Order: sequence, then C-alpha cells, then structure tokens
Amino acid sequence: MESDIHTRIWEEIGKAKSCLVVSHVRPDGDAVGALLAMGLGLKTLGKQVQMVLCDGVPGSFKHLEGAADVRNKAQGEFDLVISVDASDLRRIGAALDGYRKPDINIDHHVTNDGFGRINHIQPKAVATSEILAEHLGHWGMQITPGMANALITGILADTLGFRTSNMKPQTLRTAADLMEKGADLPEQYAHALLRRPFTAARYWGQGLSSLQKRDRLVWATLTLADRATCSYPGSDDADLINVISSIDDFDIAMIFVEQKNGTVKVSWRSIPGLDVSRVALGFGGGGHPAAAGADIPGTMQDIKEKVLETTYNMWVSWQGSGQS
Ligand SMILES: [Mn+2]
Repeated sequence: MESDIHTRIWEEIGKAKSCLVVSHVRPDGDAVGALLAMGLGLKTLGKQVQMVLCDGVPGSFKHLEGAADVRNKAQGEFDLVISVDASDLRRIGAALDGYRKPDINIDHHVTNDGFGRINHIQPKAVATSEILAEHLGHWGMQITPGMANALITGILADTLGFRTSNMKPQTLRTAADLMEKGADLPEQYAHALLRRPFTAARYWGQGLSSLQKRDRLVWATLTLADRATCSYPGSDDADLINVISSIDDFDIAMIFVEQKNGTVKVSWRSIPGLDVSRVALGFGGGGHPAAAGADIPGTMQDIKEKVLETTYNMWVSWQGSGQS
C-alpha cells in the first residue's frame, strides 16, 4: 500500500509537463517550506512549475530560494495540481479558484479529509516538510541545498524547534540528513523561530495585556484595534500562541484574532493527551491533537463565549475520564 502510493505519485509526476503547487491560507513555515521544496524539486526535473499561496510568503521566509517566484493566483493550465500541508480544500483559499481539485494531496494533519485524487496523508509526521524530506527521492527528485533549507524550515516551524511532543528520533535523523544536503540549521532556526519585527513585539504586548484564565485554560485576544495601534501588518497572531502556551500550569492555551472579514481566527494548544483538534473540527476548523485552529464567523465577544464554553466542557470531561 505504502509503496503503491509512491509508485502512483512517481508516475503522475513523470507524466506531467506542467505542475501547480499550492498550500494553505496564512501560510506558516511548513506550508512555505513544503511548497518551495516541491516546486524547486519539480523544476530540477525540467517541469514547468507555478507555486501559489493566496496570502503570499510571510516576511520571515522571503529569504528562501524560490520564495520570490511564489504567486497569489494561478494562471494557465496544468497537467498536475499538487497540494501540500492543507487539511481541506477550504484551507487552500482562493489559490485554486477556477481550478480542479488537487490530483495529489500531501499532508500530515490528522483532520485531512482526503480531498485529492491521490492522498498521501501521514498524521505521525511532524511536518509535511518531513514527509517530503523522506520521500522526494522516491519520486525522482534529488534534494538541493535550496530545497534542504526549505524543508528544515518546515520541520523547525511545526516542531517549534524540535520541541513538540510528537518529536521522534527519526525527525532528528532527517534534519541531520538535510544539514548534510546543505541546510543551514542555525540560520533557518533564527528566521523561522527567533527574529521578530518590532511591530510584532508591540502586538504581543497588546495581546498579553488581555490575558485571562479559568482553571487550567488560558487565553488572549487580539482585536483589529490592537493591530491598528501597533501597525502590525499581518492578520495572524504573530505566534503569540507559542508565548501563551509556555505559561506554567495550564492544559489549554487559546488565542482569538479578530479578522477584517467578520470572522475570528481561533488557535488552540494543549498538553499531550488532550485532543483540541476535535473542538476545532466542531467549529469548522482542524489541525493536530496538540495544535489546532478554526476561522469562525461572528463577533469577537460571541465567538469567545462559545469557544471558551465548548473548550472548557471538553477539558472538564477529559478530567472526568481520569486521563489527567
Ligand atoms: Mn504542517
């Protein structure tokens, strides 16, 4: 079964002359890393490649090889459409407007609904970039230094620098392998996880001043007004969720980010054993057991109330099930 899927992917890539590679809205390091590695890899095979992220490449990843070639919209016709790191079609956003569903769907989200014609989903992988690092060779692509930098970026981003509870020895071996293929680990670590724009640090300040708790749940909010106050250009949380989830003595951390389109972007982080992807799925989102998210239509106050209640009830029932 495993080798069968590799053969199918290898055959599809072999047949195609032109390829469209897409990933999800508000791309993170894994989305960008996997997209670039796949795109650059296909180019080494002489394919015509278009890489599309409807929200573009975030500033912290613009230095990666191929980042300047990423477009906001696809144009033209393609023999093969490949999606990386997106758990469902909606997550791809406008990048596929006017195009068919992906032929190949490569992802590691446990909530991936198998929207591709060929679906290669590995929920145990720490990142889609890890899947690609292990398998691009099986699909006929040699990893260049540019691809290695992209892939190590994806692994670092999704493991927060090898710190998440799903880390396995094999991930470190894969990272070591990528270093041998030319990845600059300290450099990519700094870009993906450490460096922040001044506006992001001020934005964190706004969020941190809203910090609240109930039992072992902690959360913060970021409003459109907060964003305007510190001129933060993004529509995300500037990774503030990672700061909040490092606070001692909490089981679940949440952040609520008000969006211009009348939705609230909610992110959850939880300790091992507590599956917040189920709550996210209930609100139309998805993700991983320990890190999930959802874009929910409604006002900040409404969404906050509903999400806090549902999450709190899940936490209470988890407590009751004796898993703590
Ligand atoms: Mn990922």
